[in-house]
Amino acid sequence: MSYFNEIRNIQYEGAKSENPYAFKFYNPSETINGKTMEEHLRFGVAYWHTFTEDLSDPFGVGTAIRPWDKFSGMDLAKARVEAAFEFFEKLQIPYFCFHDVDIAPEGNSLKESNENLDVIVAMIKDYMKDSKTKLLWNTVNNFTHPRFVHGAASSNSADVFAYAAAKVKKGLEVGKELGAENYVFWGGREGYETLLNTNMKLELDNLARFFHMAKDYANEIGFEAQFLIEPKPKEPTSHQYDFDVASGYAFLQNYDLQDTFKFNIEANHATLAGHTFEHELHYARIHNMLGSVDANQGHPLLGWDTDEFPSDLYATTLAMYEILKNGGLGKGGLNFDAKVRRGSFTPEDLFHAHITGMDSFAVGLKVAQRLLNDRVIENIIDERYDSFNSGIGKDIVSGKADFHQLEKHALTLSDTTQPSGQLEVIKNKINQYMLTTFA
Ligand code: XLS
Ligand code: NI
Ligand code: NI
Repeated sequence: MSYFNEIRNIQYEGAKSENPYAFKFYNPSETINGKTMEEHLRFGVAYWHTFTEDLSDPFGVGTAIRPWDKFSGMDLAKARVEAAFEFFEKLQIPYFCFHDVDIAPEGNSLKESNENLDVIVAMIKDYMKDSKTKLLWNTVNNFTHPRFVHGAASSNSADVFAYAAAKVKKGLEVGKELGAENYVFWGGREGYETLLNTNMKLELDNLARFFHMAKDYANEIGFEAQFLIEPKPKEPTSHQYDFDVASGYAFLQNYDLQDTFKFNIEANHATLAGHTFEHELHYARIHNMLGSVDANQGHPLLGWDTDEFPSDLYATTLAMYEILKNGGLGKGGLNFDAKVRRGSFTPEDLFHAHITGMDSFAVGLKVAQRLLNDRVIENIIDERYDSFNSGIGKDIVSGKADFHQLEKHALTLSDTTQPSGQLEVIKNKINQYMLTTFA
């Protein structure tokens, strides 16, 4: 059975193609600096946004028209698997990601939910045998059900903590069964609504205990996935504990989890935290903590997680610049944690959205690689910090200088000379590289 029978396999046709069902810039087999585009970009489809999402918002019901709408219960879950693998193949998608509740309906008990999961996981495993699409990561949804109203691993209720643990235990088993390369923890409600009723210290300690127990269990069953936490500053809570990469890193270090986890960085979460996407990638990169990416974008005029498909070429270029500087994403990938707009409700829109996201990151990759090859930004930065390569600067970075020596040096200075920061030069160069890469 076909769910998208009018749509043929999406191929690369080049920048001048008029075919809306073709890649203009993403050419999976094209080699860039020794790796194919497919290997560089490692695209993933987010199961929840593409196969489960109904496009409702707080003010309106769902609008999505989906070929699997006529089914319900387990039949619906099975239809989605069939549709998903057809979709992956048509788009040449190498990876996908899901939460437990995206793939199988929850039952009336934990046991029943797990049984439902077992049926669908077996079906997915079967489909994966004949597919080149692999599991980038899985996770569990410990935030939608009312039991998680006060959080999961940071809940005030020990029973809820246990329930959340049981779901993650199952999630780790599922990840192992399907060969997931990563396992993600997004702290859906791990934070607080108000400090006035919150024991923050206990909640943070418990969250860390939970992560240690999860890693112990993964080791016990031989599940070798890279663990990732996904910072987000707020929404749905008013304060999420893994606010951004810097505070998440401090948390990990404080609880001796820094070698267990890396970060899954989402563009829209970065902007919600008041950072640029590239800031979060950069902060993770310089600490060797960049694990994977939730590739989306926020709306500049809206202050919540709008999860739009990435189309801003400037943002994708600066993101790919960080990823290339990182030496790639390793086990991670670019997961489209992105949904079509509520007004884009047709099945065809799902294809257009992914084509747009894939083309946008392909452009970013090509421009960023050229910028790096020519050391456009590197040269300016090297020159800017040149004062630390000799004299007193060299003494500072080598740890030789102390306040006595620095004062002695300062007393000899009549004035300081500084080079320009050259921001406008850099921006002009980036624009030039963006346009000439495809001229
Ligand atoms: C929500 C998060 C979520 C995670 C997976 O804002 O981005 O989708 O990626 O739980
Ligand atoms: Ni995400
Ligand atoms: Ni998000």
